[in-house]
Amino acid sequence: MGGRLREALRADGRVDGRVDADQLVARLEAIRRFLGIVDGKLPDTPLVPARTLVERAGTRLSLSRDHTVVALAGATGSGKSSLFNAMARMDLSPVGVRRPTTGVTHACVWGPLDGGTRLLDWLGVLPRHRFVRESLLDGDDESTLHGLILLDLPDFDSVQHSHRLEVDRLLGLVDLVVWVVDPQKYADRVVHGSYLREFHRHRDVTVVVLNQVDRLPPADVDRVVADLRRLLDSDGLDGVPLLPTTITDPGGTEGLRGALERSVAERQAALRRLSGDVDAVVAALDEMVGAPGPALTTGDPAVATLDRALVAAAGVPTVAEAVEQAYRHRAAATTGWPLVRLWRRLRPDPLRRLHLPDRSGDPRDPAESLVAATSVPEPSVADRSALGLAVRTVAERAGAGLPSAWPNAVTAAARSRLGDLPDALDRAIADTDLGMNRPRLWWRLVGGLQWLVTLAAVAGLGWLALGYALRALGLPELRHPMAGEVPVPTLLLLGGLLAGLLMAALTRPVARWAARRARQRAEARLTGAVTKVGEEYVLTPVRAVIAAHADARTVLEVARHR
Ligand SMILES: Nc1nc2c(ncn2[C@@H]2O[C@H](COP(=O)(O)OP(=O)(O)OP(=O)(O)O)[C@@H](O)[C@H]2O)c(=O)[nH]1
Ligand SMILES: [Mg+2]
Repeated sequence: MGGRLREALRADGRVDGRVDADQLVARLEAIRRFLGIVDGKLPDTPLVPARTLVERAGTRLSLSRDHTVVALAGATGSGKSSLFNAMARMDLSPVGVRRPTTGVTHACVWGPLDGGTRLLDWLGVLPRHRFVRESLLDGDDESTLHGLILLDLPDFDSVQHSHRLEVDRLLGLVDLVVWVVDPQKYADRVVHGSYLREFHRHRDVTVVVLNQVDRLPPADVDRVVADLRRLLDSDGLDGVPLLPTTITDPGGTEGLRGALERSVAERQAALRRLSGDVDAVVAALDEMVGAPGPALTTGDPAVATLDRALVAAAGVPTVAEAVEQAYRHRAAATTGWPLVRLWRRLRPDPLRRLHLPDRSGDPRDPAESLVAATSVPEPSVADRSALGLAVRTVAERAGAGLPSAWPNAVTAAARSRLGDLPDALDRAIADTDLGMNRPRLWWRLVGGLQWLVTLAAVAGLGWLALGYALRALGLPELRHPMAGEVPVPTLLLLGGLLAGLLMAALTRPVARWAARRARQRAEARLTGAVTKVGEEYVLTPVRAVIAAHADARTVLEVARHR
């Protein structure tokens, strides 16, 4: 073997920055928090890789950080088992001419088995295919590989489906992968398209071996290596160590052994592997989260539309109208002419007709508050669909610009309590102090005056009637006192009647004006109460999703930080 080839066989990998274990744990914790935040808000399927990683990384880190699990992977016949045996310096894994030869993963552990057993259990390597390379046999020759667990995998392009499943499973678990290619098949599309390209985020834990270089004319080795390097670059694996090997020469696997020794000495492969996995997961989650969402302020036109729709659906105009009518009704019943009052009182009160509590605003029986309390008419179909539309618009506004499943999550949140909304609105209406629980002072005053002038008129009438009666019976006449030209009883009767009429005429416009003001006040209070319901039942759940999105972005920032 020429000097150049020997040099190439010792070719070094690159030296990368170390992965800090605490930093890695913090990143994984951030992903765990991310999953907690989006739980129930985003669909599960796209989150599976993240969940799997958190679980797998937790297990791997808890098992043994002193071991480095390295897999030899490649097409059938590339020489995985031969290299495995060469590394172990023993024939542990059968090498054969029948293809494929290796059907079950073989493992060789360097150094004491201790923590390695649980790791091998977790990797699923059967006990009868586990070998231990005790250093006692070799003195200290093998001590540089202590902590290495080398796996000889079946062929990944196998005709046997089970081989492929086994390879895929283990490639997801190991710390470092040595891809073994041979001069005949190094450009194979399967290895590049299905595997190497997928590993571009794991460049730090990937080594490529061009085995069987003894089969190439020495002059061609450099050309083939350069060609393979070009292919690897286009796979996104630029910079990965590329080592030519051969088992026919005792020094032909030195380069690979050196790479493994360095990896074992660093104890970084497991952390780097997981760090690459975190990168991949973060990139996928990043796409799911996107840019910051728009803030949904109270002044937003969509919120204003929602409030208007809630006001209509809750029947606020109906209740406000009833307040105005009730004010006029009650004012008339207190201030009107006594006879008119009686007639008024016989007619139903517009507020009570809606079963609005007589003394709105008083503390109500909590049990009563649980059920729909009023007889405010059900919202019309138009009001109901306007409300549905307004809720949708708010959700669309809040979810605008958010990627993936977030808009759906916002819509679901906006609609999540829609079923409880009618009762809540009704309760809000019933609990609102409409300002109608006490008669106004001025009504009483005017009412008292009305009584007074009526009494005067009745007294005058009685007096006059007495005068007539005495005269009719021939008894001594009653001499009415005079006020100027007019007898006092007549003055009392006519004056009383006239004053009553006048007062009624003057009171009516005042009552009408005051009724309008009472309506406006009630309307304002009802609108406030209904808006609060909208805030609680629609906007709060929407804001919770938006807040979750913002939180998810924040923790993802932590997870991104390497
Ligand atoms: N000339 C030469 N032959 C090799 C070299 N490495 C392996 N071989 C031969 O190639 C054939 C296949 O080797 P294996 O080690 O069984 O290959 P494998 O990758 O384990 O194959 P599977 O187990 O089927 O996936 C055997 O006949 C080996 O002797 C090498 O470096 N040079
Ligand atoms: Mg094999």
